[in-house]
Amino acid sequence: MLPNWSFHLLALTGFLVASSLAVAGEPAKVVVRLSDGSNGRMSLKLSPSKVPSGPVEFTIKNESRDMEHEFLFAPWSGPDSALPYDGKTQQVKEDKVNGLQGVEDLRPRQTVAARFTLTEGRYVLFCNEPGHYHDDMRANLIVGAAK
Ligand SMILES: [Cu+2]
Repeated sequence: MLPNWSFHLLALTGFLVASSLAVAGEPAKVVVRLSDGSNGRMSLKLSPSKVPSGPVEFTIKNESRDMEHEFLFAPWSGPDSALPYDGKTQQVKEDKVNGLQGVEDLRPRQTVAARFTLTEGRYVLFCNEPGHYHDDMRANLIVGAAK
């Protein structure tokens, strides 16, 4: 019979292999919640709001009972409220935002998983249904060592 310590050593080796694989191959995971809010304010909340660069898997939940929302993002170093905006349509001018990606038009109560590869930097995330960006459906995501 093996002495007790060798069992512990084997278990430890297995753990180290599993965790180094996780670093190399597993995407970072971010949960995004799109909400109308009970107080009438809309929100886009994410957790965590800081990830390493590389593949990121977003789980995007439209928590609304009756409204479509969407999840768009782009690299953006300015204030998250300062994206180019069209006051008439009440939407961010998507053609003026470089590197825009995301998932459009999530139905009420719909959850979507989507994977993107992100390089280091500061990103703005927002919903571009008319009026929603100015109604606080925006947030920042920090990737890598960016501030
Ligand atoms: Cu929205």
